[in-house]
Amino acid sequence: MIIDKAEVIVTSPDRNFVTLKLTTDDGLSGLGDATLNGRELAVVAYLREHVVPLLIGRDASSIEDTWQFLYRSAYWRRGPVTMAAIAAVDVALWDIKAKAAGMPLYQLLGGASRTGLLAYGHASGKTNDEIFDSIRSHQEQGYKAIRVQSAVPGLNSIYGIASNATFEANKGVRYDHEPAQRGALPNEEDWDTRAYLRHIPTVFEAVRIEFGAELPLLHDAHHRLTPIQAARLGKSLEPYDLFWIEDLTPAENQEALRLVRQHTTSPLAIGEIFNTVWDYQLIIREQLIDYERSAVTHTGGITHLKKVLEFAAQYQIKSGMHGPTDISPVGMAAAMHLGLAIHNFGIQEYMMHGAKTDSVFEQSFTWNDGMLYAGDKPGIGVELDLDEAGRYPYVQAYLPYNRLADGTVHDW
Ligand code: EZ4
Ligand code: CO
Repeated sequence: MIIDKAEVIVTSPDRNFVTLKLTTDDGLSGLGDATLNGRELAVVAYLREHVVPLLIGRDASSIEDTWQFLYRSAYWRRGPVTMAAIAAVDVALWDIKAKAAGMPLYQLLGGASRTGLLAYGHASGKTNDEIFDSIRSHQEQGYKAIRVQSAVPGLNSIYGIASNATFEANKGVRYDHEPAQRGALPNEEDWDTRAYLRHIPTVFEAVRIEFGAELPLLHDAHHRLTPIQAARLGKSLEPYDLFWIEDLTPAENQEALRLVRQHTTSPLAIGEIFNTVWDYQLIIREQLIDYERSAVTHTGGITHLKKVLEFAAQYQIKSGMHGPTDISPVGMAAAMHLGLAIHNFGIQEYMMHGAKTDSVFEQSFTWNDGMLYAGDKPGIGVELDLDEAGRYPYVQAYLPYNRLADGTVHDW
């Protein structure tokens, strides 16, 4: 099993995706997701210029050795670009190995530890009534756990609020929140932490009154708070029994969570922008979080994330893998095989992709009654249609950013 072809495919059906396709001399192929939202072409160049030449002629069955070689030989370790590139190679090699074995990938990872994966979707709205409608529409699609994001009175636009509801056959009404907007410049949004801290508890109070105590609810603070503000939010949401609060403080400083943890019993999740075990070292050992948010796509693939999650398991921390639309169906499928195999699976984020994306990526995982099923096709179970992919050339796109009333750029 020698790698004799490595292609980096950029396609932009509903949004940009970067996919690595490796092919072996015995005709097997594997896919890996390398999509880094808003910085896609940096990973394309890293792969095309610096990694693809190293892969041709290598043994496709040596997954661990290839991972260590790419990580250590570069000298410049870690970082989102490097780790997304390594992840794509790693997942493509696992896909090939599982296809060669004639097994779905989760079997090679130890077999299934559960029947399916509980997933959560994203409800949002500018008013509580809009939020209720969005939650109901997610429940109609089967979702059994729901993230709730709300506009804040006095702020014009705020990240995570879907602006449009669309209808798609088989999917029903989708509240389509696409994290990155296409265009030459990022959208500018506004932010006021005091207004946010006042408003959010009133939203969760209203949602609990409307939907009752049972429905698992989540919330994402997008790294915008100081530790003491985060502590206050955690405390003020305790009466509404959240499944988790995500990304309370900026991700660089693991120690910030010590202070938050001293003040609140609201479960905490962090890690969608982390890329190695070193980003988690202190917060895992000190049990400062309850859920780990890393995606396979941004954390060095199956090989590295499995190790991180097994480390976390020793401290009763569960997975909550990142799954917005900027994780491609390839990245989502890889996450599902890993989530099915590990013991400490918690929940999977799942924003459905649009019809164009589904036409480029032929998927065998399924969605039924709030659960994701990886399926039993050999490999990860996703194939890419090169002709369809070619119909959607790359479009510049950026995540938005925000400024305070006086013009200061704020964390996000
Ligand atoms: O901001 O996917 O939990 N999900 C999120 C997402 C991320 C984007 C970044 O690319 O926070 O909306
Ligand atoms: Co998030």
